[in-house]
Amino acid sequence: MGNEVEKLNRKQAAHRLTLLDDVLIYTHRRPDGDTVGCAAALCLALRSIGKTAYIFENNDNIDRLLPYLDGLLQPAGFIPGSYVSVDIATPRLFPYGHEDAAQTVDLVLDHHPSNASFGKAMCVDPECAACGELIYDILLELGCVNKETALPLYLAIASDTGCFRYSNTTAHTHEVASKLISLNIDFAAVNHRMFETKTRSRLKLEAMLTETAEYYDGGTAAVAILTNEMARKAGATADDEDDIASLIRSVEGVLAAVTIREQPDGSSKVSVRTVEEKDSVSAAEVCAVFGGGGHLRAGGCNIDAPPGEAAKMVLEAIRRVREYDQRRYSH
Ligand SMILES: [Mn+2]
Repeated sequence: MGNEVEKLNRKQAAHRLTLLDDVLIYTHRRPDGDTVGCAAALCLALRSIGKTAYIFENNDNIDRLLPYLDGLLQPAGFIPGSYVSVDIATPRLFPYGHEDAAQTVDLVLDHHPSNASFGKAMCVDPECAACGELIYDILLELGCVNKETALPLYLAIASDTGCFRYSNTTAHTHEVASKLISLNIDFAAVNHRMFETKTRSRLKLEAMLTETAEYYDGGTAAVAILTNEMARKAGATADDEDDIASLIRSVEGVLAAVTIREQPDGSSKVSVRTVEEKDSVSAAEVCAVFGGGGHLRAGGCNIDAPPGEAAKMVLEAIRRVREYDQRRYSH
């Protein structure tokens, strides 16, 4: 199926959008600011050029992001004529229960290096720090970058770059942000909401993880396990757990941080975060050992084992990837 997908550049993707109507836009499961910001900007842009467009009501849209989806979610009875996905790397990341929708998507817009190549046509640029950067370029082609679309685009770009701090941030990222800010958007409010606000449940969760985290390999690897019981005690929602994986990465000396979320069936959802230092490892490579993927500094995978066991497996994988890297670079 992979080779039949038509590859489009930005200009062609923009043109393709003008041929679609009654568009339903898909965001990835457990939506983040990038996928939601991209969907909102694209939806508003399509409407501004006379199209009917809505965003699929992802059943786990997190509260923090809901304001950006106001008036954009698909109403009951809407019959889509075409489909676009934003920031979705593989069919498995479509909203729960809608994995099959991937094959019917008319246009896939994404920036993940691990994009699985699906749908009818795709425009994927792994050079973009956020899918929002790609959407910005496409909306520029369509003449749809304005104050309305600039805010969700800023949300997208700020989200995936950790507010312009991660190493994926490029000069282009800043150029795009500069253009967006020049449209007089309230970017400070976006940043406060996304980076400086936490619920009390979140704070409680962080305290529990801080208390139970364990350190290995001279303190260069850390494991935090979040059980169903802990989440229940903290009263934590999915929103409260968002990006909890970066918590133990902030500990001094830690190069690889593993956060394991126990699943309702007792299996493990693993998030790996690594830091920008020599002797660090690729999070994507570690997760690939278990059939997962991601980026250099953030990756994820599922392991069909209880958290304690999964922790041992991932620590072993980190050691193996590290050894392999050291051998590779010393020759
Ligand atoms: Mn993204």
